Amino acid sequence: AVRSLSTARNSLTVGLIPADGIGREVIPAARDAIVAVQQELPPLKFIDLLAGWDTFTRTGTALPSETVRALKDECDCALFGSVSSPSRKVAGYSSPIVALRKELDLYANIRPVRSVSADASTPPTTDLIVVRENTECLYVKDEKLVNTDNGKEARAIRLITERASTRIGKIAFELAKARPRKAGTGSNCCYFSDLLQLVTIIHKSNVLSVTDGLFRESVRAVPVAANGKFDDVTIEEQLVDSAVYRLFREPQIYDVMVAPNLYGDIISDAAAALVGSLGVIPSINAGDNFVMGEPVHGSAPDIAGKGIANPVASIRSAALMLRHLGYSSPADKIDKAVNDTLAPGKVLTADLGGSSSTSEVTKHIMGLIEA
Ligand code: GGG
Repeated sequence: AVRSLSTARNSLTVGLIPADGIGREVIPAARDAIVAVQQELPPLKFIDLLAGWDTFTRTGTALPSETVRALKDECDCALFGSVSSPSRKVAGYSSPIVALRKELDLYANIRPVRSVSADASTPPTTDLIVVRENTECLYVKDEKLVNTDNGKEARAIRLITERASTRIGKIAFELAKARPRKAGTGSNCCYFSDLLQLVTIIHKSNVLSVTDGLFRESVRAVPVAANGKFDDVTIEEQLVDSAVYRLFREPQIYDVMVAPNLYGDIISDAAAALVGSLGVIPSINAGDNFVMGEPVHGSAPDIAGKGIANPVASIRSAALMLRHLGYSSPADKIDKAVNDTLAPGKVLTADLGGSSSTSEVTKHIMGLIEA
């Protein structure tokens, strides 16, 4: 966890927002995982909440005000599934997940990408965290279409602020500091040869020197202003294009990667290819007062309703959310049960080469938690 929200609670109320497509099949699995560790949690309450494209088509709004109210007034945390926003502009529609991140100021999207080794003594080949700024960049969605003498011109504003870049930088340094030191492996690892905690800033400031330049400088300033707190954390930086190349060539050189919103979104989805499937990558959207777990995958309309979606990303997101709230023991139990399911490779969904259904994988994980 980056920082624990207070654990002094008499109850734990979790908002459940499955939204669209396979979100409706995997969020119940995440709920089951939380219930399976309930003896280590305060009394639980779940509140079902609406959002998404389907909600928009039925009610005219993708993010009902009641959902936002309930999250703010009644919930300690939430789980969001996946959303199917259309690729064309639809009057009145706006992505509810992008809106929720802003509405609740969930400024850090934390996406750990870790491979599972067949036995506990073999270190994972990939073990990194993408820390994505979650509130600005091109996702401020300030776009317009202008008719010019030469035809249509589409313009978008890309917002990068010192404040948002600094606070996401702090999260990246705190995460790196809290992680076990990582050994550089292999002769092609030129970044570190000894045990390190490392933050790599991802940018493209050779081209976008003003916006990405501000991001880079703001993150670099974090350890300088921290009075020695982050002296043990090594800082590197890399252009986003070369970072993607190196991510696939030598994933072991990365520890914590911190990036503006769009690069972080793309890099974390791409990194999923290193560990077998997007279906196993969890995330949390974290702010100073709230946390929302969310599988990194989308709504997967091609497999929605077939009962074959991988529940692992959502179950791990529940664990990550509990860990962030300070409940590390139940989070460990969930993570161990997931790893003990993935490692033998016998009960897997189709994205990982298996033939088990969502409910079979969920049942297997729950059985291990409760064993
Ligand atoms: N759980 C991640 C997810 O839903 N990904 C798809 C996504 O981010 N879509 C953006 C949108 O549809 O608004």
